[in-house]
Amino acid sequence: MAKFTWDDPFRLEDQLTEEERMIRDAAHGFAQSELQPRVTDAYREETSAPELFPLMGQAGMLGATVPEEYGGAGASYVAYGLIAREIERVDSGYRSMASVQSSLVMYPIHAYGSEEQRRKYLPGLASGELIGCFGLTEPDAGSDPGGMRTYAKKDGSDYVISGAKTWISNSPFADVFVVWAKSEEHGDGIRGFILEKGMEGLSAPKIEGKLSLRASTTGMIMMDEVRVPEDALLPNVQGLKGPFGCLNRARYGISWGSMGSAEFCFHAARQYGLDRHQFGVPLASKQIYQLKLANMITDIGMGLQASLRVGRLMDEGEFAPEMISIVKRNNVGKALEIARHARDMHGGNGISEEYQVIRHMVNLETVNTYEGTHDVHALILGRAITGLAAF
Ligand code: TGC
Ligand code: FAD
Repeated sequence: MAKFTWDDPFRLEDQLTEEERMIRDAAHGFAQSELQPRVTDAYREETSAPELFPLMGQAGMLGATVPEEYGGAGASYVAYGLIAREIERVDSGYRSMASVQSSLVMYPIHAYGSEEQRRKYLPGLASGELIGCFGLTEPDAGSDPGGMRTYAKKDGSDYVISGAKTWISNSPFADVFVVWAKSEEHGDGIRGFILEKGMEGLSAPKIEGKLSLRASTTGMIMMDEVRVPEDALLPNVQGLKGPFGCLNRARYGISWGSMGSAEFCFHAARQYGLDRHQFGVPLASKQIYQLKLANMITDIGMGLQASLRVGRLMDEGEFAPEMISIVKRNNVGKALEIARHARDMHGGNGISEEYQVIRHMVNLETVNTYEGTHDVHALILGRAITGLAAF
């Protein structure tokens, strides 16, 4: 009979390739040595940290699935998920910074861009010398991005783009803006454009006062007749399937990332229960405490297995977006529950920044909302199950 290990219940380790284990170990080392020492202060002070991008780039954390000829690692989607898990074990905001760059900026430039666009942007984005952001959400178009108002008009050979995007990760310090707009020239179809910092009419004010995801900087993108040349258009995609194709990758990464956050909370609650004595015995000796730990190990074990399965199917080109809705929705929802329980199991210490569980808990409220809310993913699944769209 095999031995059971509480921190790897289904032996995920055995299911990874040698290369995936190496990438995971590198990500773990980077996250623990570079990110963990900063995070408590960064979260408290709501610090903007663009200097983390070159560090992430050097450590191979950006664009893992992008081919090596463009500066990526040409690694598997499973490896990409493992990176997200290790970074989010420290903080969801740091994972956000990296996953926007990899899935929402590098992916569309690679998948939908011209060869010139790939050569121009991808190496700098992979090394972290360039920082990217992704503008889909607008003040009046969140869950329904098809309702966007940002508009691109053709003027000679240029496009002139006007509109406002909001809740955009990385935008205040971004160099490269992948922005989605309705294009007059394409029958009001949705097209992607690459804008650059410093363009006339382009600004990206920071959104102040977030009480969640404070280590990640979020802003708006304001476009007042921003004139871009023809070659700013992403030529190889039209329609909402463009941004959704990017979201598939980012949502999948979040399914792993949220499990990293959940694992942190689970491990912390276990250790706290072993160390803390009440009524003359460790808290971990109590049945209610053990029940909560048993629920945590179950949800984490199953969540990781499901993400691994979806990742393998992505690597084989055999995934369906609904599979990603299941793992994004389930894993983030379960991670949020786990973080809330871990917070409670730490008693009063659970609300202190020192113990970190409340930071994970509050971050996961954002993760539950962005990239398609928990309920929107239920409706995507409801449509797949019934054939009836209830959006
Ligand atoms: P619908 O009619 O369903 O689809 C329109 C077109 O898109 C295609 N499509 C997809 N293609 C690829 N992957 C997917 N997952 C796709 N889902 C749909 C579809 O086939 C169709 O193509 P075509 O060729 O027929 O035109 O569109 P709808 O308008 O009814 O959409 C409904 C709904 C709710 C599914 C969708 O709007 C949705 O997912 N809403 C959620 C919005 C969202 O997730 N926003 C995320 C913004 S970015 C972000 O949050 C980044 S945070 C990052 C961080 O900091 O980590
Ligand atoms: P709404 O769509 O207004 O939803 C409000 C509530 O109504 C939710 O509970 C939702 O589930 C529910 N609801 C909506 N529609 C329905 C329906 N049809 N039926 C039943 N219930 C419904 N966006 C980007 O483009 N790029 C980014 O980089 C980015 N980063 C973000 C970072 C942070 C910190 C945050 C908070 C958000 C970010 N977003 C980003 C935006 C994010 O994707 C949206 O907030 C999200 O899609 C939800 O949209 P909304 O906030 O407009 O909420």
